Amino acid sequence: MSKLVIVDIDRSVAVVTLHRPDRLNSFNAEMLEALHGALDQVADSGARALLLTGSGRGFCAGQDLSDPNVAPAAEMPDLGHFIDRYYSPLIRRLRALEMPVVCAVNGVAAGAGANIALACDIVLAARSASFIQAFCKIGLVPDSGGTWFLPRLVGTARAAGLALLGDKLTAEQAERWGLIWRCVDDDALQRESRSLVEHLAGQPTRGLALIKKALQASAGNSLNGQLDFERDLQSEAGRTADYSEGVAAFAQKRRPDFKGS
Ligand code: T3D
Repeated sequence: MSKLVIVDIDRSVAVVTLHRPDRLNSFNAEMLEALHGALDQVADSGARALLLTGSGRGFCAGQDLSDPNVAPAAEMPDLGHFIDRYYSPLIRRLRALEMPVVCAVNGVAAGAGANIALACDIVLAARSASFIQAFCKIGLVPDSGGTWFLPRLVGTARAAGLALLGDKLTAEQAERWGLIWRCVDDDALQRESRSLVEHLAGQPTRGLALIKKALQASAGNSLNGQLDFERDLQSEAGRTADYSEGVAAFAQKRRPDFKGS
């Protein structure tokens, strides 16, 4: 088993840590395989919320540019194959995971590393962290959903500036622009993200998974389409045990005991 991604599952809370700190957690093929394996493990574990973070001073510097699979050589690699095999499925999986995914960006998030963070449901970042769409500096195009997430999160003008200039965006500015949920002091990041993910894991997580689905679908739907989709999801949510428990707890003026079912 690879040591490049650490998985820690404690009952309903899963923590996945990118662990290649001497390379700012940049991805080689082994680490990408390991991250996919980690998400399999989380999905099968009964965990109800996931925290994704990084070891050391960076969150993730994207693709390891020295990886022989992608490094330019006499015979130029087709990077599209690598994207198809690893990065795009990774983003699809994070989005489809039926639990809230919190990302704690502990340091620089560059290239695919930035966009993997943006694919998570709630992003907290340490004040010293930053986001860099580094692709343009090496002649590449933002991948891992960057060109989809950026305009939706910050608008087209800011998306174009970030993607075409590749400038560093501080965590504070990312919060002000609505790119992330919140920026917190460095020494509070692990505590706050842990407490957030524990809170989420105790909530009606079946319902939270449906909320996640609804929010994601809205980008491709008309208002009419979205109203219909909300109705269908509400039918499903209304049949969960957590809905019965939530209403009973409200009536009895007690704390609900949600099971995620
Ligand atoms: O290729 C494909 O499959 C297509 C997919 C592409 C997806 C992508 O993610 S493309 C974008 C790849 N990422 C980058 O271009 C970012 C490259 N890194 C940087 O620009 C800088 O390292 C940072 C701005 C992220 C951080 O700068 P700084 O000054 O804090 O740290 P540093 O000194 O540059 O990095 C520390 C070490 O990590 C250093 O190694 P050394 O000198 O101590 O031996 C550096 O080379 C290494 N490192 C950082 N990023 C990468 C890396 N090594 C390989 N690949 C990296 N991406």
